[in-house]
Amino acid sequence: PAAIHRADYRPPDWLVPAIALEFDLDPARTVVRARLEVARNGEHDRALRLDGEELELLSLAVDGQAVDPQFEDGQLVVPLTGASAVVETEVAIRPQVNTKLMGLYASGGLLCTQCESQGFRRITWFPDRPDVLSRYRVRMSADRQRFPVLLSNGNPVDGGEGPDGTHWAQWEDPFPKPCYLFALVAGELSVNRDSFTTASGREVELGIWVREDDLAKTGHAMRALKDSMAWDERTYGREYDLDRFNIVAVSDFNFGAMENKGLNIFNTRYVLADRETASDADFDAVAAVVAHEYFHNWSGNRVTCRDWFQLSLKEGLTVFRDQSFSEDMGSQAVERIDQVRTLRAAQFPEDAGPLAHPIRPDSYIEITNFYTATVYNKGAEVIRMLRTILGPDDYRRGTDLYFERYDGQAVTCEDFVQALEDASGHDLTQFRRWYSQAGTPTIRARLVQEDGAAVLHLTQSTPPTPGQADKLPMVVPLRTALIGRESGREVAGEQVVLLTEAEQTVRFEGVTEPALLSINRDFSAPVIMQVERAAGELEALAISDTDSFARYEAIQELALRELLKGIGGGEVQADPVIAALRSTLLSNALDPAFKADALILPSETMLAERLDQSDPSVVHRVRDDLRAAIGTALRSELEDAYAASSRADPESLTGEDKGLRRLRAATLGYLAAADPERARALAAAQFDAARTMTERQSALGMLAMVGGSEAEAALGAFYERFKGDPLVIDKWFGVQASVAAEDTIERVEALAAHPDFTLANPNRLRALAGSFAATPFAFHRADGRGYEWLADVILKADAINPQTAARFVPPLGRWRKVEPGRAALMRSALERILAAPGLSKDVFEQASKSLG
Ligand code: B3K
Ligand code: ZN
Repeated sequence: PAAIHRADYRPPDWLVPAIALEFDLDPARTVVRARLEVARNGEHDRALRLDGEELELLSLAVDGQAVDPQFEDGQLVVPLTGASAVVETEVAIRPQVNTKLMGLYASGGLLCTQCESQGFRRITWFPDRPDVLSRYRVRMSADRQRFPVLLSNGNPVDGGEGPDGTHWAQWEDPFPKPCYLFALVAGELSVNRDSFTTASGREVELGIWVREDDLAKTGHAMRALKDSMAWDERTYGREYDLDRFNIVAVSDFNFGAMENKGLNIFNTRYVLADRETASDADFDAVAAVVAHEYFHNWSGNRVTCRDWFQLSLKEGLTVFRDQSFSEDMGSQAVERIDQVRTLRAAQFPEDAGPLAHPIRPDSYIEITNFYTATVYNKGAEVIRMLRTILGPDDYRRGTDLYFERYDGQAVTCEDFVQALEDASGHDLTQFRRWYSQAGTPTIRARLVQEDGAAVLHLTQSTPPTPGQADKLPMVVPLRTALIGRESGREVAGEQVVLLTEAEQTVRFEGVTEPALLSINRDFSAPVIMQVERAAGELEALAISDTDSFARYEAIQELALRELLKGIGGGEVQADPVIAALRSTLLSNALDPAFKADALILPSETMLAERLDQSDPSVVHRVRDDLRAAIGTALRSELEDAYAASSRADPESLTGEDKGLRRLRAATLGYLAAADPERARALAAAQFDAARTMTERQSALGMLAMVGGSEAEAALGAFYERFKGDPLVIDKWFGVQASVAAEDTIERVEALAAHPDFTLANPNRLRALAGSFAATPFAFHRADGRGYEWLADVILKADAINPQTAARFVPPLGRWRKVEPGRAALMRSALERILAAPGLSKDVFEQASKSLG
């Protein structure tokens, strides 16, 4: 398969200002009639070319005259003479057998669509690219019994009864949109209705559509939706623009959710939540995804992408917007720590591996592979840096200009940066490198004090990544403060140090007291910091840094330093880590969620990332030993914190109560590391008495980890209680696949044969294969059985759903970071995948690039 290059972009030859669609909906065979009003774009004599995939063409007409179809490279080629024409097609498609879950497909009795990135071509012949914007009129007809609800984008304008027990509905969307935002849903659905009045007084009817049994689980999503609508008015001045906003939940979905104009379609996982079945993390994820999709109405829909290389234009910006929303609704520090943890777990490894790409990629084989942590999460960090550099007011002026200037258009990342530049007067020339250079910069910092001043010496370098051997210096905004070693006060208040050169020094005048360097506060830049520190500095920062994130970071650094030493064969000094955690646990000033975060040591993945090569079992052992030492030394503090955390109110989702439950899980983890028997008793009791899914799930995870008859009993009880609830059964699979043990693969193989397991449901597949591959000690079993199992799953899943199958390839691509014995086994699993006949483009791209 050939790569597509960003540099080859050409504007479309033909535009489609309007399209009318008619669907005769039937899961077995749906007929789609499309009427495209096409207009020649510019001076040329090229034919109209339409994309299509798995379509049975029934008829084609131009300006009312039947035409014989011509095909070229899978496209339908329609020669046209005038400046405009009406092109009509009729096709048949088969939703029932659409296992790729792209285009129109069936899920649990519903019919629904997914078009981003290139699913619309599986519905009808169309120029399937985001820079062709059309007004949509959609008429759907279907059996009234089976499909009583018929939804599409925009507003309903008409409907009625048809022949043979059918009914129909017509919807119109007044806003021109790219076809990837088209959606329809048909089926038996119940609705949670509410309304929202916008700042300018528009009354919007809100609906969350689910299976009747799930209706009681939609309250949290509805609250989040209304909060998001109000937040976007307050924070970005963005108001909703249609009379209706609908969300539909479906169980078979390739990712989290989709921002179709006025008709968001969600994975049930990010809509449904109640105390019985959803953990605090699930509640938070529901709110964040609801907000994310809602925010796309402006950042993505009103202003969309010119081509798919610009994906971060909408995704980076929208992730940043949903992160800011979560920070405003909850605890800023705790949210930020979570964001950084995700970035380090998912994006840093990507940036350091064979699949590294800039947030605006230069080429792809299959665009679906580029919905990555780099485009999304690093993309969001880039927007955050822009806000830091411009300051909040200029940033807001910039986004206002961006939305105003480009409303209704398909634009580029460059256009966004230009709007910020124009509105603020800042020169962002060098900053643009964040869009073109891949790889995580490493910043080295050293503070020298002399003659009443402190001098900060900084250097930066970015490692080579595939296709980019040499890197230029980046613009790195580092929030920096100096903290008096004795006084604990800021002797130099926080300022943004803008590192732009390969080497740079910054002077802080009038600093006489010995000072501690607090740098990259609030994680102001997505970089790896390596600070040269004197003995005792991290220990001091861990208790005195005035920035919560930096304080967290000091504890992490302290642990990281010792763990890396241990992995390298040196002796681990547990005492400084223990002391920092003790004072954190005992502090009256810190909230429980922060304490819980501080307790979690750098992950095995993060440790492996910091080394050129490592043995996963050594990494695991060293980390586990430190956990055991901490658990033993802090036993009474941990027991106290564990006991005190039981006061969390099960009905409440405040930061305090969620924090207490998080602290409960973290302390239980340490007690288990020190004394598995004690933990088994505590976890069994916690499991039996659990009043929330948070407590139940963490107890179950702990029991599964320590094993024994209590574990089997709890797993059995959990299964029996929730066997009718697929989202909870996903947890049951996930918990067992996440046990960090060498024999987890055996359990995973058995679970893959469980009657509830299916490769066809992406949530279930992620619960088993995704959880397993994200558990390094289990996945990297020395005999390679984990790799072989994953390769088998990828190949089987590829025949069903390539997009989802390809998501499991990157863990095998980390072989360069793993000791040679396992690395060879990982490579041979990748080679076996590549040798398989009939491989999809999706898996081919990931596997071939991973072998490098
Ligand atoms: N825009 C969708 C993702 C579509 C993924 C297509 N492979 C969800 C989101 O980011 O909001
Ligand atoms: Zn998005």
